[in-house]
Amino acid sequence: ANLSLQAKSTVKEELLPYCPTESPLISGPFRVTFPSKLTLEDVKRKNPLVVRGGRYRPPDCESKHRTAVIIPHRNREHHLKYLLYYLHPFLQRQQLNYGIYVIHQAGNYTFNRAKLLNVGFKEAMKEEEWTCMFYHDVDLIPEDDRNLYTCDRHPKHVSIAMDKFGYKLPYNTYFGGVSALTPEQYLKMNGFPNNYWGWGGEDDDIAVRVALSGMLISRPSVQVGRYKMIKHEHDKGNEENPKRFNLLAKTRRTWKQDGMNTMEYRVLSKEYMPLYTNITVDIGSEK
Ligand code: UDH
Repeated sequence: ANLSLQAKSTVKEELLPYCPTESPLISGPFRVTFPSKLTLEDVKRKNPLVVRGGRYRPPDCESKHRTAVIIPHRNREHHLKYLLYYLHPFLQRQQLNYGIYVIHQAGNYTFNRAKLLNVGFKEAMKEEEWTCMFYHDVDLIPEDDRNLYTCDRHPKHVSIAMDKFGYKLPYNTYFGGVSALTPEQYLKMNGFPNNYWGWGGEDDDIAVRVALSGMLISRPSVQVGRYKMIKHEHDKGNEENPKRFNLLAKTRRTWKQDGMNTMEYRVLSKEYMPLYTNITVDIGSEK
């Protein structure tokens, strides 16, 4: 009986053709607004094919892409709601096999975005062989369907045209906001730094690591890499990091000793929510 069951499920998968190289469901730019009465329940209702933990695969074709979206988070539930509202349908229009992971920093100690991203990589890869990771700030909403959430031959900086910077790069090596790396690219640069506590610098460190490990930065076009940022002030617990310039000056000497290979953390809980997987983590504090 077991055998025939297995045979059946294989047959079912074989029947699904690969999705087309270009999804027929994507169009171009779309308008981003923030409806004040929106609830997570609404978002759930609008995305009936999203399953436990915020997972999705196209119902009628086999996607060649397995993309995990990793969101560093603390105390921004309001932003998360809008991001999920836009991201789920956006990713579905691209016919991706995807999952959304929210990496929630426990406690009140100074925020550490890059370390949370490291945790996200490690925890997401335990669950599935993702082919591409999107490291995604919670307050950035893509504005164009042609902004494909797939990886390139080189690490990709994606949020290159944000409204708050006048829809252009603030400076040439900017790597903040949203970026996309394959697991191979990520491992080659030893992941991200663990020692940037507080606001700023970690994204520049990541850009330096890309270069030091011999890779280039790829980018979408400015027409396509457009994002609207949900307006907010500096968070409590994420004050400007005064050490960031000193740290950055040392990246060349430290990147192999600090990153993916040295990160220490403790997962406090993992919850499979309807629209995302929530991983609450104790990442410690500055030594
Ligand atoms: N984040 C949180 N909680 C925090 C801090 C940061 O979830 O308390 C995450 C979140 O995903 C956020 C990302 O880390 O999108 C980056 O942090 P940020 O949004 O504070 O950084 P950004 O440079 O904003 O986008 C800086 C504050 C701008 C103040 C402008 C005042 N006019």
